[in-house]
Amino acid sequence: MLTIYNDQHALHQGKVEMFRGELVPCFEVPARVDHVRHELERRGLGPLQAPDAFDEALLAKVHAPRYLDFIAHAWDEWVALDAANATRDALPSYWPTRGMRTDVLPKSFPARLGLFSFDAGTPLMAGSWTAARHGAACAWTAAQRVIAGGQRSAFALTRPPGHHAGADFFGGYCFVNNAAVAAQALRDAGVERVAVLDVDYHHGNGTQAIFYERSDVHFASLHGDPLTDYPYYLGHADERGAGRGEGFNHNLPLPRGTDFTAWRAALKTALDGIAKVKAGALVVSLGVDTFEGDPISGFKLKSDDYLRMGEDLARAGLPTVFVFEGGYAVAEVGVNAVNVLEGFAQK
Ligand code: OKP
Ligand code: ZN
Repeated sequence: MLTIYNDQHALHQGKVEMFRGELVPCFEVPARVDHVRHELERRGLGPLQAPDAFDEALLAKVHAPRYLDFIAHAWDEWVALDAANATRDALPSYWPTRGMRTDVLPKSFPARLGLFSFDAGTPLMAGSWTAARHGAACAWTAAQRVIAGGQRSAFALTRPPGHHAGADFFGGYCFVNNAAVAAQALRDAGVERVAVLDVDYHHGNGTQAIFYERSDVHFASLHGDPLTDYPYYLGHADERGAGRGEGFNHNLPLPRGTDFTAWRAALKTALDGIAKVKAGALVVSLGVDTFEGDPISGFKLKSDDYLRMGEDLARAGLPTVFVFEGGYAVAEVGVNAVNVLEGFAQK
């Protein structure tokens, strides 16, 4: 499978995230992508290609201009607060809640850091924006290869992940919504309706929110029930889209402990929905944190199950862009992600 990869991802390397009252080492580490790359090479499933030059104005098709302005300069503002901050990751401490103003942009940097985020688990550092932009370039390039390049599929191998990033917020380790960039690129290339299928353990709240009122991008997601699992405040089955987007959002929350038999039945339901809306291309938010050994998730998929997942995805018969998302059992993340791609390619 053609893989679009860049090494700038390693510029984003968080030190700590807030977890249960203490700062713990980040789960989302550069080695995740290295394992996937090595596994692709080991199986001869190349080639790896660098992303094309990417017009960053395209980011404004899925993100709000004031968010992009903020995030592009956030690191410099963090250091300007206190020179000693140069050795510390930026993490928010304050957020607006119900009844407070989000339309007025505060002058205070910590206030804006909270305004444009939703958790304290997403450290931002000097290289975060560069890494995130190159990730978006990978997703955009993968979409170009599938449309203009005549490929049946392509894989954007990138980090940090993207599916929790909304039009104007970061969180869940995500800054730029790579899957949304890919979906928008497919739309711009003339695909009338694109489906985004999110198989990461965590609900893709950012992707859902970006496309919630649009009928040209259908969003479907299989994930840990938000009653018990991150991101908690979105991802329920009754979220079906709004306005013109009504009927084009499909959530399949599943209980902790779900194994592949039950997961696969839900996948069939999601794929039936995608067939029903007559999508012309598919973007897969490919997280492999559904793995039984994942340290922050609760499903029970085994490594071989990912081959079957790839086969099932191939049966949808659509041009497909895979975008890498989560998966934190670092030693197994390469085998699991590449099993999906190999299962897909062999069907
Ligand atoms: C990103 B992706 C872990 C608590 C959860 C946020 C998880 C973000 C997952 N200590 N923190 O969907 O894989
Ligand atoms: Zn996840």
